[in-house]
Amino acid sequence: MALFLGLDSSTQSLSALVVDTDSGRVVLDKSLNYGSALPEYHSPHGFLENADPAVKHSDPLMWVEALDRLFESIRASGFDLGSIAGVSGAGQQHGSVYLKTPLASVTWTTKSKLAEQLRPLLSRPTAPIWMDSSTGADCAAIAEAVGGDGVVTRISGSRATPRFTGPQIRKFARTEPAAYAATAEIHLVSSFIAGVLAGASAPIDFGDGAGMNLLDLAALRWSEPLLAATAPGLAAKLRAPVASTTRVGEIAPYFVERYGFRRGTPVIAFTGDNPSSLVGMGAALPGTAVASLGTSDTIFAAMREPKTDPRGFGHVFGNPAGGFMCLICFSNGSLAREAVAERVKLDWPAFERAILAETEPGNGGNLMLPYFVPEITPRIAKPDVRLFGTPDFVAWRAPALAARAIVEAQALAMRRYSDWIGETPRTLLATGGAAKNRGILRVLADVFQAEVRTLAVANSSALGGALRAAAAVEGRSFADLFAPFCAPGPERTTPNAKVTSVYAELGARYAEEMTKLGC
Ligand code: XUL
Repeated sequence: MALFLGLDSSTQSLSALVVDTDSGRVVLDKSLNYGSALPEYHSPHGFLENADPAVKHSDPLMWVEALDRLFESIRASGFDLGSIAGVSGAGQQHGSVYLKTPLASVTWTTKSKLAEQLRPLLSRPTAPIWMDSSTGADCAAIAEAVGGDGVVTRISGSRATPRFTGPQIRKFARTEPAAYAATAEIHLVSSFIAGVLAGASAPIDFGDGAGMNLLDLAALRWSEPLLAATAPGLAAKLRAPVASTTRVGEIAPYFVERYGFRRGTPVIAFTGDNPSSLVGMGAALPGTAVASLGTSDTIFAAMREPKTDPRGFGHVFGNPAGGFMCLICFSNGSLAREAVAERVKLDWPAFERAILAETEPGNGGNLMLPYFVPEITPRIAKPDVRLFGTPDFVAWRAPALAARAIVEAQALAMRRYSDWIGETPRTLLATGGAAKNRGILRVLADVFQAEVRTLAVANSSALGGALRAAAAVEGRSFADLFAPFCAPGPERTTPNAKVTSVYAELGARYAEEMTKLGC
């Protein structure tokens, strides 16, 4: 038996998944939802309330409390964590944690919980996360300092982007200079969780590091001009970035004594949830695109060569399997689908039926601009929901039309804003909670004119962590690991070629409305 653990510290939950590379089976898959399991952190959706909708922070103590709670429940279930041969994982991208004391100089004691031990180490009590859009001025300043957004994009693979960590660091240094000066170490969520597990100052990997507007993608090191444009003394607060297969340490004695991990269990660098998903979906080689339908929707794919988005919405990240990947992120993912379902009072089975049986492709011309929260792609600063079409639809009196409208708008946005990748995917692998909904898969297949497949394992990001740990520790090739763990399920949603013109027309109308908004 060779067991590898993958963790995924995401916006709303922490998941743990264990693969057995001998039998080719997933032997454990467990999650803990922050909102329901840790109500004392006042984060029903994984982040703290703030009067300013542009500000989205989380409590990093909640993330480590979740680690304790999840390991506790795994151990209580009778699973032997001592059988794990290696650990890796992923974190929601871009979020950052600020510490007064480097993790390498701390020894966790089993006398108290991790969260209590971590509290005095924080130089900033909260962590800005990827949903934060409050750094527009910092993005502009960074771009200006280095000679424009074209330069930022050429160096880092993305233009200066509000949720990216560099602009977030700049805002912190500008608004709380004393706390910034007291910061010894800055982590991404991924390197923070890896560092807590290993009791080490775990470095940031190329996959997640590329989401900071700080990494020089060609040289794979922090960019001097971007560091200088971001904040004073920043280089000293970051460790040099590493490849995603790097061993960052071994599991800290705290986890050995408390949860029964084997002493010496290697911890492999963590990466961002999307790069990790690319591996977990078996899509680390070019040719297949992934649509990840979660709190945010993302579309991503391995890239033959690094290309950048002329519209400035898409990103290039490191591919944990080597090379690069592209990604486009939409913040109105499940948040918008849930908002519509709630408003027209449809439960998920009814929502699915509405799309599959009660409405037609093109939705009779009823179109929704679905920006229930500030949008990242395209950039919409304030929530903005608009309905165009028949009177009942426009008055929210047509639940089935509303269900199809939100899903069609999201799929059209995915198609429009991923066109720069230049390769129309023949297969789209769908993952995330909403990939269970056949109505959504049908719309994706028809809009992209691609076959849509899903994988047996829903948590592709944690699976990617487990597979990366196996690849690093056992020296196995990814191709070898993909065969048993990432084969798509038998179900195929094949595109209906007859609706190509319907979506060409609806896509043109969507584009027209977006052009009016300057997007
Ligand atoms: C990607 C992004 C989101 C988060 C979600 O750029 O911001 O997909 O990674 O966890």
